[in-house]
Amino acid sequence: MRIVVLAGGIGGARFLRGLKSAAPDADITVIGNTGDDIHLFGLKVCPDLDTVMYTLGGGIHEEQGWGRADETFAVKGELAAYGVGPEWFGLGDRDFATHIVRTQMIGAGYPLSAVTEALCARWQPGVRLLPMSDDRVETHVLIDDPEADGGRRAVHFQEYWVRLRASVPAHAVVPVGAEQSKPAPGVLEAIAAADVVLFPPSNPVVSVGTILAVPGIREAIADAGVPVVGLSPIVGDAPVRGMADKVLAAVGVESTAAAVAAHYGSGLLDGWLVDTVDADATAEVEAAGIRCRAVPLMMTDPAATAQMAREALTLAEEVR
Ligand code: GDP
Ligand code: FO1
Ligand code: CA
Repeated sequence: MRIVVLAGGIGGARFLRGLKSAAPDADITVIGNTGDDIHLFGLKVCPDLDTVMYTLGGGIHEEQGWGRADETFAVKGELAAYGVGPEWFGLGDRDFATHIVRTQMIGAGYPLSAVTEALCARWQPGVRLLPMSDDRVETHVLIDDPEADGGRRAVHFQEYWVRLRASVPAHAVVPVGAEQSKPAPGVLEAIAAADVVLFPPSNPVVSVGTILAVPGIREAIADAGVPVVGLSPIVGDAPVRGMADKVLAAVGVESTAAAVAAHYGSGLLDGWLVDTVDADATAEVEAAGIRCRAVPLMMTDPAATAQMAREALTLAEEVR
């Protein structure tokens, strides 16, 4: 079975681990979000691709969910001693090596897709990991700034998320460069050849939404004619982790499992899983033309996560 998964960072990566154990013989292609990418200290950092690669490759800091296990921060400390920031983004020594290799290869002319493949040769994630695009796409968030022209300014997504902790209102979320971007080599081919497309419980706006903003990807999924099934990242009217409610508000979507399903829409989604605490929402989702089931959706351990993946594949068979 050929499965295509559109993934952000932590939610996507943890789900993929469950999917691999639920479907060990499946051929899994992951289309990763690169809208979170940021250039720091002259290096290109791809947080969501790295989170997937480290999680599936066994190098992730488990509790934190991003960055490397057994990490040290000597380089960050030395940079700070020179007064060189930003100090709010925690790049560890082991992680730095990944960004150095990536930046060196890009400087030598390799596209991000080829670089990602080279990095994965070390980590062996057991899936084909493709960036959504080789072109630069950078998510920016529009926030209030009384000092700026018009009273607002745009900040990089990481500044909004990590430095500001999404504590100020987001008026708009813009994937800068998306309109001019092209899907990376292999992305449209993988979608066309898929037997099923899954949206893991990733952020619907800044992870899956950004991938769908690359021209051609949404259309390819709709045209593939195969089941498209998603899992809600919203449980009990709040994100399980992180601040997805803040970016959902920016696009005018309520933080409920049903509202997220409606946001994707029946033109794209065939099936949607909500958590058992949101069982009341199934009728509303089905009324919108999307088959819906309520099952446990907390990725508390590998067995629970694998069961979520099995439920998603079962729902895919039901809507096929
Ligand atoms: P990020 O790029 O690291 O923010 O990760 P993703 O976009 O892939 O996933 C973030 C989303 O994962 C958040 O909105 C969380 O609500 C969701 N999430 C995290 N853990 C769980 C879980 O155990 N169950 C569900 N249903 N969602 C989860
Ligand atoms: N998230 C944080 O909350 N604080 C950090 O200092 C931080 C550093 C970092 C470094 C490398 C990396 O791959 C990810 C990192 N993240 C950090 C996570 C990441 O930026 C965000 O969780 C996601 O992009 C949000 O979608
Ligand atoms: Ca992310």
